[in-house]
Amino acid sequence: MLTLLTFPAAFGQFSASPFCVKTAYMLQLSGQSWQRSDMLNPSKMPHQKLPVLRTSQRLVADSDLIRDWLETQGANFDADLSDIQKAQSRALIRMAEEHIYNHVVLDRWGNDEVWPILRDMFFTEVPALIRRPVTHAIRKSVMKRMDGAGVSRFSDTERTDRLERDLEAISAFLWQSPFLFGESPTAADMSVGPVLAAMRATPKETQLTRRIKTDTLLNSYLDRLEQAIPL
Ligand SMILES: N[C@@H](CCC(=O)N[C@@H](CS)C(=O)NCC(=O)O)C(=O)O
Repeated sequence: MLTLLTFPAAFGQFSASPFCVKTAYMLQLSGQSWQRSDMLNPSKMPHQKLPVLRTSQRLVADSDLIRDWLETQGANFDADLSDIQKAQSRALIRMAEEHIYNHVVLDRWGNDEVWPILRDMFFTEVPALIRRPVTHAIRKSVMKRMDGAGVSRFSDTERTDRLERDLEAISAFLWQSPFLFGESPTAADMSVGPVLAAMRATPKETQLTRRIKTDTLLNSYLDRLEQAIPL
C-alpha cells in the first residue's frame, strides 16, 4: 500500500500544508489504496519538505512529482481537458503554489496572533527548554524566505491588490462552471482549492480569511471541492 508522509491535520483540514492536501486528493482520485503517516519534522526527507509518497520501491518527494508518478501508474487527472485548458491549468497551479501560497504563509507566520498557535502545534517535538529560541529561529528563517520571495516587501495595499488579481482570475473560471475546468475536479482544483482552503482556515480572523469567507463564489467552491473528494 502507498503511504503519504504528511504534516498532521490542522485547522479542520486534512493537513496544515496545502501541498499535502493536494496530494491526498490526487491519491484519492487515483483509485490507489493509500494510508497517511503523519510527521512534524521533514528534515530527513529527500527535499526536507512534505508531502512525500512512500511506494514499494522508493520515496517520491514533491507533490508535482507524486502526480507524475501516479500518472505513470494510470491516473489521468486532466483526461477531458484540451491542450489549451491543460496550459491554463498549469498556469493556475503555478499561480496558486508559487504566489498565493506565499500570501498564506505570510498571513500565518508573520502574524503575531497566529504564530503562538503554529508554534504550539508544529514544534511539540522540540524539547520544551529550547523550544522558544529554536522556534524563534525557524520563524525568522521563514520570514527571510518571504522577504526573498518579495511578498513581505509590499505595502499592505499593494499586497492585497496583487492577491486580488489572482483571486479574480480564479473567479473568472468559476463563473463558468462548478470546478475550474468543468463539472468535476481536475488537477488545477487539487492545487488551487487547498491553497485557498488554507487561506480560509488560518486560525485567527485576518484580512485574508475574511476575503475568502465573504466571497460566496470562492467559499462555495471550496465547500464543493471538499465534498467532491472526501478525505
Ligand atoms: N514544491 C513542494 C512544496 C512543498 C512544501 O513547500 N511543503 C512545506 C509545507 S507547506 C514544507 O514541507 N515546509 C517545510 C520546510 O520548508 O522546512 C511540493 O509541491 O510538494
